[in-house]
Amino acid sequence: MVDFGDGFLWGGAIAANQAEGAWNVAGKGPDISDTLTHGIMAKEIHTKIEENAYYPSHEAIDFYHRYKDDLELMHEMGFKCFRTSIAWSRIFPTGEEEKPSEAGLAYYEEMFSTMKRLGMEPVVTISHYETPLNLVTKYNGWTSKKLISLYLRYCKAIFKRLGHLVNYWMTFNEINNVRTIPYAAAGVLLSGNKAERLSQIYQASHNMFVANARANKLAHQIMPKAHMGVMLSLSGAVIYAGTTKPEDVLGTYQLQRRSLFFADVQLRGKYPSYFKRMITENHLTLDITENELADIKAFPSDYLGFSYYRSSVYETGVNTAGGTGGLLGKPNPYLKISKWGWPIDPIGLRYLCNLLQDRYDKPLFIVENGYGDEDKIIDGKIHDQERIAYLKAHLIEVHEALQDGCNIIGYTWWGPLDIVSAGTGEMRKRYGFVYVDKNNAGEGTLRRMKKDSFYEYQKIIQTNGASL
Ligand code: BGP
Repeated sequence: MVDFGDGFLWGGAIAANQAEGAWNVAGKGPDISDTLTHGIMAKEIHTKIEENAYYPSHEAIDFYHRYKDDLELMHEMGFKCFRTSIAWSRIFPTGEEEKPSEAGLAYYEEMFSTMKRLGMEPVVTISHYETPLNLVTKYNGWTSKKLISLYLRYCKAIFKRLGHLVNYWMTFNEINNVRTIPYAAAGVLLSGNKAERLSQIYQASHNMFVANARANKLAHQIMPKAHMGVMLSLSGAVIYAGTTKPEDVLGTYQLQRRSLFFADVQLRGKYPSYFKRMITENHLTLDITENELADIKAFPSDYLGFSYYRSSVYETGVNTAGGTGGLLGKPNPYLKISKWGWPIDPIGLRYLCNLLQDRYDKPLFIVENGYGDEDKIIDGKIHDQERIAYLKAHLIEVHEALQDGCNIIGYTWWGPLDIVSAGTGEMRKRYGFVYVDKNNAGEGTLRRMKKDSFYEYQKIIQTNGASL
């Protein structure tokens, strides 16, 4: 019989910027996401707020005002945890204030207390594509070391105030996406030739590694019970060779390792041996000090949080960009695809868990997995059979991975309520077990409505997986 064991953290995950709305309420400053109204994959970036349409991300699903009712719904499904982010600019509107905003801290204190009251562990992403905009325009985001101290000031404020409520933290959402979407992931606008652009990317990564290590140190000083995690986008690590040609097999391995580079540094506490060659071949100029390397070594992360949506296939010369998560590559004849072209690959998740367990031997937390679809309301109901099939198939493989010996501490479905899609900035791509009445044009009552998947996930949690 399927059993996920004691204390498995069943739940769901969202991000402040894709759900809260209230983008300028109670003193919140503008952040990166307020300029990403066409999504993180948008080709053109306008850093001026007034050049960006206001819908949907500015209003999102109004989780800001409705979170109590929404969390009740999550509780009804039996959630043991709920992952969301703190919008950095609710706490430090420009990122540079000396003192945190009381309104911002009080807001999250109440939100996390509500979760606790409902029996849910808050799982908190400290920065989910939400760097205050001022830090982009003034410092070009994480390319500047100035952001390390500003981020730590922010961490200190939230650890001190919210630490009694939160045990699970993640420092940066999908930190490895800095290579594909440097603006969203690190507030960086690239400029110059290829070597310069790559140097900006790796300098920003390095600065985030230092911030991650120092945040880990600070967290353990302030909150002895805290678990400090990384969060990586690891769909790109499940990549299969399209042929048996040695070049393709090697290329596949190198791409997989590229996805894991960030975890290599943050969990093992040092730059991997292959980094030297990356520096020379790409002519990278980086400012890395001994002192910073010592901190990276001394304060590695405690657990590995990751997102997984799909796998890909690599063949030399076939290189189709595929939205969040990187390369999509060649079609895989063995897999069906979603409406957004993402191959559905539950076994890929088992493969990934095994790979990560072998490589890092740290607790794994699947903090994003989900199925985006357009839902149809028929006679007042939503029969989202494909979403249910995706959910069950992936959870069966998670259970297999547990049997394989992987130390998986929890699973949070992405977007248990319909929220704004990060990739496209639209409402059309829905992940929810709960439907939210709002369309791409910003019309709708915001009414919440349970889909069939709501009852299915509820049953899975209630039976600790036995109903699978
Ligand atoms: C991840 C992000 C989430 C998210 C998810 C689904 O990259 O961490 O913020 O939304 O992808 O992507 P999308 O909304 O583009 O379908």
